[in-house]
Amino acid sequence: MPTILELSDEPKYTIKAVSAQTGVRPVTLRAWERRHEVLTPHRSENRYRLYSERDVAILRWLKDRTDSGLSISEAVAELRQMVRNGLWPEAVPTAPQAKTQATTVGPEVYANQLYKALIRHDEMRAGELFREALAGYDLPVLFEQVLVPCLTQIGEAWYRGEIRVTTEHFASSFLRGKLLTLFQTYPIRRGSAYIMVGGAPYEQHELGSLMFAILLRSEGYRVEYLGPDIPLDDLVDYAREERPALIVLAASAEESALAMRRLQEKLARLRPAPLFGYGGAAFNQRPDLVQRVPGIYLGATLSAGVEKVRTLFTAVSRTGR
Ligand code: B12
Repeated sequence: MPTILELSDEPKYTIKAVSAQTGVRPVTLRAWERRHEVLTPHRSENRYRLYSERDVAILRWLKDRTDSGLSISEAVAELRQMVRNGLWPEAVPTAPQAKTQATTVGPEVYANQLYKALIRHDEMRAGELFREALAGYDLPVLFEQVLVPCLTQIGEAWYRGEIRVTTEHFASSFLRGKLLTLFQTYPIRRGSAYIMVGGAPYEQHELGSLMFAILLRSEGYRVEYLGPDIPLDDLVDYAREERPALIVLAASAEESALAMRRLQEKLARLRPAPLFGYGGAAFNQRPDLVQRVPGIYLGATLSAGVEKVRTLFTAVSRTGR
């Protein structure tokens, strides 16, 4: 998905056409322009407003934000902040709301095609497939039924010696880039529950925790993604200063899982003490590890983890913790 900045700023659409494309009524559009100076459309020779593709994308983005509960002033402030930071958002539907499964092709077809494009190092085709799958599926489906199976195929091909390590690195770097961009596309919601997400010590696999961070951010939580292989004592110090409500770490190997054994105890000494949740492939392969790592086991899948976080915060708000 291109960023909004990459779209053409050539004036071509009338207000009526823009209203049809964005779902923003002309009267609202004029009010947004007047009060919030969101756009300054060009004027045609006969003084009609003319909007560009970039203007349409900005309006769609703002509409998307207001539909998800922000006021128009908050949405405009957020856009300005992103632009100031040089981070133009991608054109909607990149930050997706509930999606209808518009595509007729099943997610397994995307998983397979993406795998083939990645092992050919065909970045352009992989980009197209990622974009299409993102536009066609909800995030949990994209992650669990397209990306995870694609990565599993890559891991198996690497294990059988059919693809190079270089190819596996290319594929995971490509997906990491796409996922980070997607993560940054969602707004940082200062007022909601603050969650830190990262990888357990020694853990180099980061795509699972990154996908989890995106899912939580898309749910409206304030999420900070910390990356892989987090040193725990430093994390505890940071949590003392920043006071998150929840810390989530992921582990795919036993060594990383067991390295988290003392974390809950260390966090319990902080005031207020953050909750500690964890998940990842290590616990799927060795369920006995759950008994050995104190904290809240979030479940075997990304979706189960998100559901668990939801219930945790419902319980927290009920008990006033
Ligand atoms: C990409 C990759 C790498 C990249 C990672 C790059 C990056 N930036 O992330 C690099 C090159 C660094 C790497 C390194 C290694 N890798 Co590797 N890697 C993979 C690969 C291909 C994809 C991993 C991935 O991201 N999967 C996507 C995640 C999301 O899938 P998942 O874990 O199955 O997720 C499900 C659940 O676990 C759960 N979940 C996942 N995370 C979370 C988080 C939370 C909070 C919750 C609730 C749930 C949850 O939800 C998902 C289902 O919904 C896998 C193949 C595979 N089968 O996964 C091998 C794989 C995991 N790697 C493997 C190995 C052996 C290694 C190395 C030891 C290789 C080596 N000799 O150096 C090192 C380990 C380094 C370390 N200390 O961590 C093996 C692990 C075997 C095993 N069972 O232990 C695999 C399975 C490959 C294989 N077929 O043998 N790897």
